[in-house]
Amino acid sequence: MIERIDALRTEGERAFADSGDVAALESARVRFLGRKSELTGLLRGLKDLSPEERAAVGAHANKARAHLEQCLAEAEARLAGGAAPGPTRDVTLPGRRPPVGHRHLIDSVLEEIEGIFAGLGFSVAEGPDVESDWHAFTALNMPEGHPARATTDTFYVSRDVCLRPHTSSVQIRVMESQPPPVRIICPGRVYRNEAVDATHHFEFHQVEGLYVDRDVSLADLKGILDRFLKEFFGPETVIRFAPSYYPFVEPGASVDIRCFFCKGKGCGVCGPLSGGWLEVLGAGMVHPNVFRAVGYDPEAWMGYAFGMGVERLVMLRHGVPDIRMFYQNDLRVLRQF
Ligand code: 2NM
Repeated sequence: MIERIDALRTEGERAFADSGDVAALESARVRFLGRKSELTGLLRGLKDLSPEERAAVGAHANKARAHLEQCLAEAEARLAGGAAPGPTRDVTLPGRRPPVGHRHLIDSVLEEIEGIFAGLGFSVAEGPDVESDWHAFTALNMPEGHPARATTDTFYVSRDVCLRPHTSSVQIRVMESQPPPVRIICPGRVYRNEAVDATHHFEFHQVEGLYVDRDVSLADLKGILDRFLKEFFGPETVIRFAPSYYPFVEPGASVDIRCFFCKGKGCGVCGPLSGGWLEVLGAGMVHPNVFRAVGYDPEAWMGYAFGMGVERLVMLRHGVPDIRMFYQNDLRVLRQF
């Protein structure tokens, strides 16, 4: 009987291990561990044996049964894992798209402006955001104590170093480093200690332009700005010059475009007092003191210069009502452009 039990144990072990599917495993279970199986029959017949035999054979048969139950459990686990890979991953679904950003509106408009002026023969010059007192003011005909220094409300890093309040300082650097002719634009970030509201910010962007040559007139300036503004605001754009004061130019002018919204009748965009015009630029003929400061002979050279606030241009063209919207990183705003 002991031999028969060992044979059943070996056969059963193999039958469970060889079962390739759930049905084969079930029939092996019935055959080796079922109520009518040979092993169960053997255990049932133990009562007919002598007490000594019963103890020895019973222990052997129970061990064989426990072993086969273990083999059955292993086979069940194997089939459950293998037969059911489970549709946890559908490889035919489209992939998850990672969020892709894009340039900020101000940055893309800066590049657009650079492109327009590149077409008019201007190259791009850049300089430091942290600037010396000399490049930011003195060389621009604003000596110490000049009232215009106070009107810009500059952030100071030390007594004679500041965050540049305009990119004109870059133009001073270019003129100091090379002889005329000069035909450049200077795009970049500028800083002013402003009380922040819908149209003022302590940090914004400018593009300033400078052209120096032997024979430059206000008509050249007007022609270039007319071309630029027609490219930027559309071919219907009408411009006008009005006298204005900047310490680094003489004469100086503010440049307006006729309101593209109301065509000059006066409206909510251009305001009730503007007479239908929007100021978009400042400009003028470079002051002789600026040329002297950089070592250019004011009797030999002439030039025009202009400056614009990029945020203001973008607010007008795209109807952005509040300058703070450019800096709040609100995706509902940024995604529109
Ligand atoms: C403006 C308005 C008028 C300007 C002048 C110069 C320089 F360096 F040539 F003196 N750069 N930019 C200028 C002139 C800027 O911005 C409203």
